[in-house]
Amino acid sequence: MRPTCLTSTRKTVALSLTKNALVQTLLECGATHAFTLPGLGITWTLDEFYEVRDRFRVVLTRSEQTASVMAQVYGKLTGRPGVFMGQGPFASTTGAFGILEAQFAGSPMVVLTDTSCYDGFGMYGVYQTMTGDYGAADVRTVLGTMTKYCAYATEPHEAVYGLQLAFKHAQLPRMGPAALVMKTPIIRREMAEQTRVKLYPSEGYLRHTPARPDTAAVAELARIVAGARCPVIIAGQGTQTAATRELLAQIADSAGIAVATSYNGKGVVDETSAVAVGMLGTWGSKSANRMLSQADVLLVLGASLGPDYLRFRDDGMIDPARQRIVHVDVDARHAGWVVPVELALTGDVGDVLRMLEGSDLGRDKRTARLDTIASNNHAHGFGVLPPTVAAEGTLHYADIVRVLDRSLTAQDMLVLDAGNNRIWVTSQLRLRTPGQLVAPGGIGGMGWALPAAAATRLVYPDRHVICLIGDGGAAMTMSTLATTVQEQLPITVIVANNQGLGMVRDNMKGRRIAVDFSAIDFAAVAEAMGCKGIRVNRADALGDALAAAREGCRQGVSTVIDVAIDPAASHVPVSDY
Ligand SMILES: Cc1ncc(C[n+]2csc(CCOP(=O)(O)OP(=O)(O)O)c2C)c(N)n1
Ligand SMILES: [Mg+2]
Repeated sequence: MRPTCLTSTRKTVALSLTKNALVQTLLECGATHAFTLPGLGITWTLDEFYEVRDRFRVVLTRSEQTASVMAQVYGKLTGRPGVFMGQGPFASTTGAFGILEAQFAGSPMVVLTDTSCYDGFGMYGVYQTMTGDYGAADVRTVLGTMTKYCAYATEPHEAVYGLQLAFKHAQLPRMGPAALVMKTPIIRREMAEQTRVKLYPSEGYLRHTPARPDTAAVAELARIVAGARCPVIIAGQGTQTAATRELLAQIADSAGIAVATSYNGKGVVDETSAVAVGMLGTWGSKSANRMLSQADVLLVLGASLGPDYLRFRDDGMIDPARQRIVHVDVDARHAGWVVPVELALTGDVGDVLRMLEGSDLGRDKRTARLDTIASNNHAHGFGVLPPTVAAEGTLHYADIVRVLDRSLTAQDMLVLDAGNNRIWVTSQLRLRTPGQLVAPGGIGGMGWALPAAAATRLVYPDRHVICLIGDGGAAMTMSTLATTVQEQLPITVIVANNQGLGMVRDNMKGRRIAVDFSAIDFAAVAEAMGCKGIRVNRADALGDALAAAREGCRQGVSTVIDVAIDPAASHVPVSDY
């Protein structure tokens, strides 16, 4: 059936200027939020949003970095493109942070930006110009390296069509960032009636029926797993939707299949459940790494098998000569990308798991398989913190892990940053609530967690959002605290303050240079921005501080807990396997 609206052209009368049409197109594409720090072309567009402010929220941040990360995380958590708007030179540089994260982590995102040039002066070397002309930089080239689609509009109608296609590309698998770059002067130009190139409403461009997994291949997968003595699932980013997480837990439990995760898959199942063995990799759990060495079948679900979490293809963990490897991925190119596989199955992991429901995956071996998992986890101390000490008046990272372990509720969201503070949590904290972790799994940039936490609160307004970040990361994006006040997105921030780049410092041994910071009182900074600040320098005070912060969030106030971490506390002892 062909809806009549698709056959009609747009009413150009109502869409008098390009900027007006842009806002209408955003609404047509289902966008309800945009994140920005405006400039030139975006400034010219901005007042159009005034008319639709009851339906569309424009979140004003303090930098393009914050805006781009908020848009990326909005996309990551909702599955709908987060819209990031910024002026060419800044959207493509400072704002590249969130775009790159979206590209690497597969988060749907739409970038709206401009060449930042004035009428007819693109070739004259005017400052800020990004047209690619002599004397100018090229915003298209920059964005082209980090987006899956980048449209360039030099005519008003191209801006509308380019935006429609950006939404299309961003949300098709594998999802990611798509951009519309506009030649700036068109933004204020009139939408002329197009006689040859017609514009159509957006919905017809956005329709999508996903390709379904091949039935015979799914049956083959079931046969391989059913015959396995010790099957292990490697769960990655592709398993991280609510429905898939639930199915995965059910199927793994019913057949006694161990679940190891990549970093992006961390916490996809309850990590205290009988099938969980933890996160893989040098910075992961020995229990997960060692479980792989016992596996006769590996069922890889939405994970790339990246060398970073397989100890650079350590034969002891993964070996196609020893193991039967079945790989499911929504992108056909990713199954059998890093390691050759016996069966490559194209499809959404959720669809494959749904088709597997009711299959016998070797249920008769369930008890024996669970016993193997339990003895593996016991032998390698899964969930047992290594002994640590901290100097008087300071805490160790392990103390933060202990308090999170005690206090995280099923309604809490935990957002991580980069550095030693993150490694302690990803390797040592067993998450009980699937889906509660929000971590930078793309470029893993320091400073990501603060804007990520603000966006998490926006998506989950009823949850307590806890952000753990180092003092290095916090200094990079602390202006986000002001955004949480202004936009009423209260969060709790734990700053692991070890006065330096802990993770880099650990690598310096005796020749220590360029890793130590002057002190920052983050609690005082927080107060100055309208938040609450708490200083903690004793392990037994952290639990109370977190409880007070939780209460603060309930009352609409962000809290920063500045935790004095012993500068001598280093990263987790690297898993020796
Ligand atoms: C933006 C950015 N720059 C550099 C790095 C490389 N890097 C990874 S961890 C780290 C140190 C982090 O220091 P801090 O945030 O204080 O955390 P800590 O390790 O001290 O807990 C650095 C420099 C990065 N991940 N992101
Ligand atoms: Mg630090």
